[in-house]
Amino acid sequence: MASSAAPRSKTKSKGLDPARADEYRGWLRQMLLIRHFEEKAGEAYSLGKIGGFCHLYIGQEAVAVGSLAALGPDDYITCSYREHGHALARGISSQAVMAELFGKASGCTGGKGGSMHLFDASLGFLGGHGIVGGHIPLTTGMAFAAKYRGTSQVAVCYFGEAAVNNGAFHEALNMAALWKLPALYLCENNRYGMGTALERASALYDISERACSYDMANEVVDGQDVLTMNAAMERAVTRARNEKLPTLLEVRTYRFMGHSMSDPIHGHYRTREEVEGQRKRDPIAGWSQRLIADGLMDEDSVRSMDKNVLQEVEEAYQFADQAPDPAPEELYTHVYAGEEGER
Ligand SMILES: Cc1ncc(C[n+]2csc(CCOP(=O)(O)OP(=O)(O)O)c2C)c(N)n1
Repeated sequence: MASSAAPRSKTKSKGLDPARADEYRGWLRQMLLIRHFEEKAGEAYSLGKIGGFCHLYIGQEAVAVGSLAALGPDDYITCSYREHGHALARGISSQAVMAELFGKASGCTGGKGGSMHLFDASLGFLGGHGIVGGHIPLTTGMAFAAKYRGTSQVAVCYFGEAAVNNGAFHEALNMAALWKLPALYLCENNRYGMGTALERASALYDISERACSYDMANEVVDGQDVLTMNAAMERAVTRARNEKLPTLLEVRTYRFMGHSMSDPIHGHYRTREEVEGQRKRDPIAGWSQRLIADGLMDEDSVRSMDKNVLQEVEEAYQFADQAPDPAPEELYTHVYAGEEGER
């Protein structure tokens, strides 16, 4: 069953729209940034520069990049703890994210949140949440707030497939459908919750079908194809913004690394062959080849973009390494909501 995870939606093989060339090249740059950022974060973790947990997003880059590209600047986003890529794609700087992983004062949450709690209210990026599924009802609340205030904002929640067996998931989706809220639930189905395969934990294999219980629009999306991801997200965002209706997107993807930095890549729950097979559908290689095939880039421009990204990541690392620790008195700030200097 696990090997037959072929998504229902597929990229149509028509040519890329040249009018969107800059945007398409931007997606490649963002995916390369996430990939190299995560590689560097892994290195920093092994050197003891990053403490606590650290969950890398390598392999899933097209999901964050393709989907976030369909949002507007005022929309709300919440994520699980595997959110470095979403934070970067939303526009939090690589320096602020890396410094946060290092627990430094220049981090996007002042060094107090760390890897699992990236946050930037000015970008509508409302966490980074460590409790599996805990942010799903919060996002329903954000969508309710948007509708209640009469804005055109949408609220998007990113979570893994292990979260759908959580009661909060069902309560939140039921309310969103009942109250017709502009919410979008994006399940990144990478097939494993830590070391447990989806089919060992879920009675229903097609997660998208859970939306039927709430008469909610739903779609299965190929998350390894950034263009397909973007198109599906645009459909869901339009539904939320214009019709005030929620959607559940089941996005099929794969993590190339272990669950967290403390876990092996293969473990006992999946084979080396499976991981190698999935790596053949690397979303970054696929997209760069597509850009080259359609004449929007060539090998040299891809190489030079890659070099430029590596330079940015190195600078982020140096910035984080040299940034100051939070001042001891910071222990007492941001403990309660509404304080002066609230982020
Ligand atoms: C409520 C709750 N139960 C258990 C955990 C421990 N835990 C951390 S990550 C994880 C697996 C989650 O997998 P999934 O939601 O599929 O996301 P992925 O790690 O694959 O991105 C679990 C069980 C937790 N953080 N919160």
